[in-house]
This record gives sequence, C-alpha cells and structure tokens, in this order.
Amino acid sequence: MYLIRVEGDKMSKDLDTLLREKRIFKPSSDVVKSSNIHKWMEKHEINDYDELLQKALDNPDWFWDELAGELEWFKQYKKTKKWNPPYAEWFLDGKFNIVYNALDKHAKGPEKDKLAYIWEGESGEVRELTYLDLYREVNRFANVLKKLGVRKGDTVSIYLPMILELPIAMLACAKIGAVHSVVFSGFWAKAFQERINDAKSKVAITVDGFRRRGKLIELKENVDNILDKTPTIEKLIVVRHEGLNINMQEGKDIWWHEAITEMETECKTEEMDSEDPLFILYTSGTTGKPKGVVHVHGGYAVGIYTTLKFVFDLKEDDVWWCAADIGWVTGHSYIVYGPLLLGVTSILYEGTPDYPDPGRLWKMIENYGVTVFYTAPTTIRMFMKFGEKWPQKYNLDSLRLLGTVGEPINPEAWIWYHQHIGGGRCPVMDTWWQTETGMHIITPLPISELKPGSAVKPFPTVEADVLDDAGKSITGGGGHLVIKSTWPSMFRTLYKDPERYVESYWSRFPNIYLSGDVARRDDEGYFWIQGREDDVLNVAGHRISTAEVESAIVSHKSVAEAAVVGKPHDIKGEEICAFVILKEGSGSTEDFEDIIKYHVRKEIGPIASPAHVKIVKDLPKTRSGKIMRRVIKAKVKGEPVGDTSTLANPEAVEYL
Ligand code: 6R9
Repeated sequence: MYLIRVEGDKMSKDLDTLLREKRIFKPSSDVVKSSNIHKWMEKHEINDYDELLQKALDNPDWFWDELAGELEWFKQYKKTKKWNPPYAEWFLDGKFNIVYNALDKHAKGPEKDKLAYIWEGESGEVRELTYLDLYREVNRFANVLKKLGVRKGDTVSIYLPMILELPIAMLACAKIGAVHSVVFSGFWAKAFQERINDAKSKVAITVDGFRRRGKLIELKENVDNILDKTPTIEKLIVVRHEGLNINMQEGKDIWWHEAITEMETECKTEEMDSEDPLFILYTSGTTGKPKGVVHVHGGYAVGIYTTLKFVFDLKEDDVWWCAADIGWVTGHSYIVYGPLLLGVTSILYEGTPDYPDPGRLWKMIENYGVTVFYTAPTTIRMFMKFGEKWPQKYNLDSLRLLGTVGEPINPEAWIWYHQHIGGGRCPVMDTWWQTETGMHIITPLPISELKPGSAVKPFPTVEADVLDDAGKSITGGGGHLVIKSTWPSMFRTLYKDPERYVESYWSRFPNIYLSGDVARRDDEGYFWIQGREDDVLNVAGHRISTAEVESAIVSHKSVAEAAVVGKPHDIKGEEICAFVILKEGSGSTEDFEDIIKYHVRKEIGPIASPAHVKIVKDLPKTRSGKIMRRVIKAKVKGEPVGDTSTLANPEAVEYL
C-alpha cells in the first residue's frame, strides 16, 4: 500500500505557490525495505534519506568509488576525479570499456541465456535477443566496421529507427573504440547530413524504411538525396527492415545482412581510457547550430549504472521498459547502456504508443509482465485524453515502479499516472536531467516521500541550487537551476566547440553549471522545475512560469494538455495565450475560453489568467515530446516559425 498524507487545502491559490502541492505520497515499508538503495544504506550504516544525502555531499568520492567498484576495469583507475571547473575528469588513468561491462561480462556469465531485449515491431512482430545473442551480433557488426577501416576515435553516424540494429550498431562502435553519433530517425535527412559533416564520418548506417502509424517512411531514399553533400562518407550500411526494393549504389552502399554473414562472432574489446569519448549526441538548443554533447566511457558508465540501480531500483528479475526513443539521450542512457550494465531484460518498441489503438502500451505491459516503466509527461497526458477505459482493459499488476522524464509533469497528470497505471501502489520517479548531464540529476529515490509535480531532491553527491540573478541561493521563488559540483557522467565538452561549452554553460555564474531551466525550491528542499528560462512569462512585472499556468489549466477535469506562451503587449509587457487540448468526450467546446480563464483565475489568480484561449487538436512537439513553445510563440506573434525539422508533428503548427 502507498499512503497519502494531505496537508491543508489541495492547493494554495496565490501566484507563487501553485506548485507547492500539498499532497505527499509516502512509500510503503515494503517498497523501502526491498529497494537497492535501502540495502546499500544498511550496508553503510546510513539510517535515512537525509543522512544519505548529507554523507554523499560530504564525501562524493567515497560514494562514486563504491559504485565504480561494481564495474570491471581493465586497469584500476588511480584517482577518482580531477575537478578543475568547468573541466572534469573521472577515474583517471583507468582502462575501461563500457561494452565489456554491458555485454562481454554477461555473455560469459551465468546470465548469458537471459533475454537482453524483447523487441516488438509496430505490426506486432517480436524478436528476442539473449545476452549471448546480442554479444555475437555486436561482435559480427564490429568486425564489419573494422573491415571497412573504422578505427578507434573515428565517428560513425547512425540514422536508424527503433530496431535492434540500432543498439547493436552503437555497441559495436563503442566496442572498437569508435564514437557514435546517432541521429533521431524522425528528423529530416538534412539533420543527418549536417551531423555527418560536423563529425566527418566515413561510415554511416541507415535502413531501407520503417513504419510509423502504418505509414511507410523510406529512409534510404531520403538519405540518397543528401549523400552528394556529405563528401567524407565512403560507405553506407543499410539494414533491410521493410524489405523494400531500393536503389543500392555500387561500391558505396552495403547491405547489413550481407556484410555480417562471414564475420566472426568474436571481436576484441578495445581497452579505452576512462576519458575517451563514447558518443556525440546533438541537442537542438532553441537557437543556432545544434550542440554536439560529448560523453566518455568511464564516468558515463558509472553515472548511469548507479542512477538506474538506485532510482529505478532494477534487480535481476525485472522487466524494464523505457518507452523513449534511442535517438534521445534517455534512450542512450536508459535503453541501451544502463540496463545492459545492470544485466536486466528490456522492452524495445518500434511503434507509436497509441497505434493501432490507445491500449497498445498497456497491452504490452500485460503481455511481457513489465515491472518498471518509464515514459514522458506528454505520453501520460495523451492517455489521460483517451480516458482510463484503455488501461482498465489490461492487467497492470506486474508494475511496481513508474517514472517520467522530459518536461515538468503537471500534478494532475502525476496523480492520473499513479492511480490508473500504477494502481495507487507504484511510486512515480520524476527524473530531471539533460543530454548534458547524461544521468538523472534531480530525482526521487524509491525511499523518498513524493510530492506530485516535484522532481524531489538532487541525486546523492549532486549539489544543485536555485540562484537569483545576482547568484544568491534562494528558497521559495523561481530562479536559475544550477549545479555546483561535478558528477561522473557530466558531458566533457561540446564537439569542436570548446568555447561554446564555456560560454553557454559556465559563464553566467563562473564555474557553476547553468542548466537553462527555471526552478523553485520549497522549504523542505524539494525542487519544482518550471521550464526553460526562455519560456518564462513576464506579465505586468511578474515572472510566471509556463509550467504553473499549464498545470492549473490541466487541473480542469476536461483538459488533457495545455501550452501557454507570451504575446507582446504594450502595457503589460506580455499577455498569456493558452492553447488547450480537451479530453475525449468533453462535449461542446463552446464557452470553454471563459471556463479556462475563470479556472486559472481561481487556481492561481487574475494575473495568470490567459488573455486568449484557443482549443486545438494538437500541439507542436519535438520527437522527445517536449512542447515547442518557440514555434507557438512565433505563430502568436505572426512571425515565421523557423526551423521545424525537429518537430514530430509539423502539421500541428497549422492547428494553431
Ligand atoms: C532527459 C532529457 C532536457 C530538458 C531540461 C528540462 C526538461 C527533462 C524533466 C524536465 C521538468 C523533468 N526536463 N526532465 N523538466 N521535469 N523531470 O529530457 O534531456 O532532451 O536534453 O532535455 O528537458 O527543461 O532542461 P534533453
């Protein structure tokens, strides 16, 4: 059982306190006692959460040494870290390869016949790989890469949908010391072109085609259109997934299945330096050229291993499903590397969550007995819109823990998730982190008391803070969310752009990491993320966060999702425009404008009440489910919407 403590009114009503939710969810003693973190604390004679956080802050190297010791090093590192802000090095002089720990170790151990991945295609087709199978596939493909001349330090560009060849390709690169650069398959081929050229890859990997909502996307054909603008590419490896009859260019294009046939199922795992690069992942950034975030073998491995073990509490028998795309950092850390480091079984799903109907995810949870499930608030809000009748059709009793990532989760969506998916018994881990951080940074643990809408507290050893413009630490009001310490899976630089690394992240407050998010910390030390700094509204001199207003709107029983942006106003500075998606079956949308305005007035106050409300069918979102307020804002201001190549649903722009 999961206990609920309610203090006072459901919510305070004044502007500054909307997100000080008063509902508190306490984990049951079963959840606490069986958790990995609790057992670890017992071993180290730590009595409670506060003591854990304090002890870790006082002695971060002790904490990380303990966990790094659970992984295998070819050569033991000499020093835990060197922190010369803004430059960090971890596990210095160690020899290590993340793939040895993710794969080789398991393929040689008793868990070799355990399933590493259960893959399900959108059409319902299933493919399973044990740890040994995966090891062999990775080795064969690594041998292909070597044969094509890929060497340690070279960058391989990968443009694949959610099929097993994607983790196989990534692991094969890492195994031989090459650096992978995965480009999300939903992006336009132009994004692939730019990233190939940035990294000067000789080898690229793609697929003949794949389906989304039944619709065929002919990726290879799109790639053909950009290949004459990628001069460094010598070979393009093509996975046959849909069996399309495509044009293969003699001498350049190679079928994956043909290339691997003659390859050995053994391949040497390169002994890397802890600080050698593992991958580049481009993060869109709101303006300008995408930033190539660089992660390394050693520290990255230790960071994601530890967070997955402690936050999502994964144990031997768990069936883990991180329902993100691998083209996003969430997939890199928590579909590919993290779960393999822990040796658990993961689900990999190719398709759309509501295809062919809104029961798809719940049906898969029932079929595979998923125990821990991780998704984005946008997905939860979408399912709220379809109604609880869909999850109710399936038996979700196997679930024991839930998670969210990507955006602030509105308290109402949190409650819905907890109740209708988690059956009221599964703690919800609202994990705040970024491509740059590599791992969870502000997050609950299964032993934490939870407040819906709060990402709770910094992970052990992480020193996060909220600063005002002058750099003073504040409690209560909104401010810059920063990190004052280093952590092992911190990005090391921006690819080929070391100046931008310093400028974008470490200059606003010298030697302090600026996340670019606005957050508030309450007097119990809980963090409430309020969105990106660029999105904060300024109405008549009041700074109002988009998350606050959106959460107030979503707390109306007929609302599924909302996005608010500011529109320039002569007197007020900005006025609030709200775009609202209603739940299915909410009836007439007449008068809704006034109903919403009144509702926000009542929940927060007149200052936050939108000047304009529009009911829409869809909102423009990135592929990782983040609402693209920049695009909405441009529409509202009547300006060109700019680059929409990273949008998942460009047609949504029209609905606005
Ligand atoms: C992992 C990931 C990072 C941005 C981040 C923030 C938002 C992520 C969140 C969250 C509130 C959470 N974000 N998790 N906001 N609560 N639990 O999403 O990486 O794609 O780099 O985005 O996402 O705004 O700054 P990335």
